[in-house]
Amino acid sequence: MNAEFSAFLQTSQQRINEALPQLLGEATSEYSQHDARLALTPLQEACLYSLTNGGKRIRASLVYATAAALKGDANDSALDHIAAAIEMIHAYSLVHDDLPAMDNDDLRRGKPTCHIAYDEATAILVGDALQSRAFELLATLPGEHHHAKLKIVQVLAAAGGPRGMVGGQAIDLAAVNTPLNIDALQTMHQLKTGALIRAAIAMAANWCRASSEQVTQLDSYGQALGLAFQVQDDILDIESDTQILGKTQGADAALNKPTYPALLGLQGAKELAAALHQQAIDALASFGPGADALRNLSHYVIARRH
Ligand code: GRG
Repeated sequence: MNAEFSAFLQTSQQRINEALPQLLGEATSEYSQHDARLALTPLQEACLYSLTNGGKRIRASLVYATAAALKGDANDSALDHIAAAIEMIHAYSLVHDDLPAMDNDDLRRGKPTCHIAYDEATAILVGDALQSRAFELLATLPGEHHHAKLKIVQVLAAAGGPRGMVGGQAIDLAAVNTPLNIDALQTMHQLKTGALIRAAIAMAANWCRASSEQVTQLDSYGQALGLAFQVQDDILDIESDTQILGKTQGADAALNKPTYPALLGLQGAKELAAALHQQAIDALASFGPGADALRNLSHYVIARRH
């Protein structure tokens, strides 16, 4: 990782890690003025636990990197709202995915999953609460750019819904013990994981008034990146270990889930990840050095160890 990108990633992570408790807390004014951890209800505490328990913040970083590629105002606080909204939807999906009725996992980001640290009912409510709060944040984005606000709400709703993440999760749950071919596997991941990654980019692009041509190019980048992310996730499920991953290693194999290494072999999956990275880079051909953070993020996604 080069020094410039390492600094970008660190700054983005710090920025969203500071914004998240604050933007979660502003929903309940009684604790926004105080230490965010004072006088929390159990639900608020569990929301905070699930949102601030680490995480690489790739989706938030994509928001900031897309704004940089489009020469948007880096200090615009609306970017923090957009980044927080996507991280809230992502955190909700992980909390629900870990539930016994879904993947039944007790470790996430190196810590007990929400339903283990609290209980199942609380974990369900945490997901519900984070989802509502995400849309509230988008509906109240600072600024007068009303058309973009509506578009951004629509982008996230579609990406998180039955034609996006939730639809992909349904295919995933139905696929346990079922052989999927490579096309079906790709469709599932494009929905389950890819849709939110694309949404992070599309929301920032709309906010920064990208041209329709730029939106299309950035979306091609997002599609390749989203798939590369998933291929690498499947590779890590085999190659990494539970401590580094922060979640149970081998969980896919244990559930007999279809994966890229299962279909293509480990080497084939690595070659696919590299090819998708190149596709992502090619999609940014008409962008200047302002898009370097996006380029480096793509490399980070296929080189990550957790
Ligand atoms: C429950 C509606 C519902 C959806 C769940 C995304 C998802 C759908 C489930 C997550 C299952 C999973 C582990 C998928 C692999 C890809 C993925 C989303 C990994 C976690 O994302 P990272 O690595 O996580 O960006 P951090 O912890 O860094 O934020």
